[in-house]
Amino acid sequence: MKNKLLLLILILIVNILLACGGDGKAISDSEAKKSDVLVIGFVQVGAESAWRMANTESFKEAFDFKQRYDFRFFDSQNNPTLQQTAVYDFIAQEVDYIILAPIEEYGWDEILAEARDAGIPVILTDRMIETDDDSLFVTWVGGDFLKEGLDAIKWLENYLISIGRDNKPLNVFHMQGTIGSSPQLGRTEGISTGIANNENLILKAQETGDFTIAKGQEVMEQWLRNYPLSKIDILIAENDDMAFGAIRAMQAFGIKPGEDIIIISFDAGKEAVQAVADGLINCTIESNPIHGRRVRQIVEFLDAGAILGKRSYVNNGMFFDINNAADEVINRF
Ligand code: GZL
Repeated sequence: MKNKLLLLILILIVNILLACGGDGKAISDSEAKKSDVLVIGFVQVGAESAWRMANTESFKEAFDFKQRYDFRFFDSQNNPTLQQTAVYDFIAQEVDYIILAPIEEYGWDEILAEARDAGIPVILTDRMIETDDDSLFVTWVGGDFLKEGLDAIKWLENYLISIGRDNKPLNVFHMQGTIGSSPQLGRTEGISTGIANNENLILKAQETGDFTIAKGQEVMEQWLRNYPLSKIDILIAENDDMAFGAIRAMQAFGIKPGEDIIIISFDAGKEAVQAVADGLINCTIESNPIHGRRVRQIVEFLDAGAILGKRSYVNNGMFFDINNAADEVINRF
């Protein structure tokens, strides 16, 4: 009887200690509540394109749950220095997780080693980093950019056959995304490989439009001033926004986009798929911006102690041309 009483008293003491956080200090409900709240630091590329806006929206919607997430968002305005400073700030704030979409792949080893050594898991979204040290990030979610580039040329090959222009030399003008970003590196590799495999495709010019409408228009205006229209057969723009900028420039020069010049772009946002249906763009390759819920799931898996693979892809590998665009507009972001 005496032993049972002793045991009961012991269990009671242990429970009181646990309720006090184990060090004898009583923790209030709000502190207990707070320990359930995860502090998330999200360092976004910027607001440079429709794809990016949809991507940001998907994160804000996924982490909009105050009882569980203190979601801190930073817009790096497409400025790599600003972005690296933001990561240091989140380390100093001792957040629970850092979500990072690196503008450029390079220069992350030192900063992310600091996050790792501070015990802050880093989840990469959309864009990858160039590193030999896999310990710098827990996992990455994003698109298969090399495949997107190869798919673009595959579509072009079939399109040229369908319009009987597959056996004449055609000049390709290649507008690249932000130099050093994963989508630029991957898409450029796929496009360049595809062009090299087609003797009728000649890479005439290559220039970055930085994924923005304004820069895309500027680069296209420069090409239209430097080359006669007869020499510009195909424009491949590494995102829809640059394609829209190029279309503005073409129309100002009295050129019919999608007719006088074949246009291929990437992302396949609602506006671009509508432009395909309207005949202004000939094909846009899908890149899925809706990463928020996927990354929230990853945070919860990690918080429950799961070990995840290093990479997971979010693309479905679709493309949109005159054959399917009209029906698909409604499904796009
Ligand atoms: C692709 C993403 C790219 C988009 C652009 O996953 O990183 O950045 O293609 C965006 O629209 O600016």
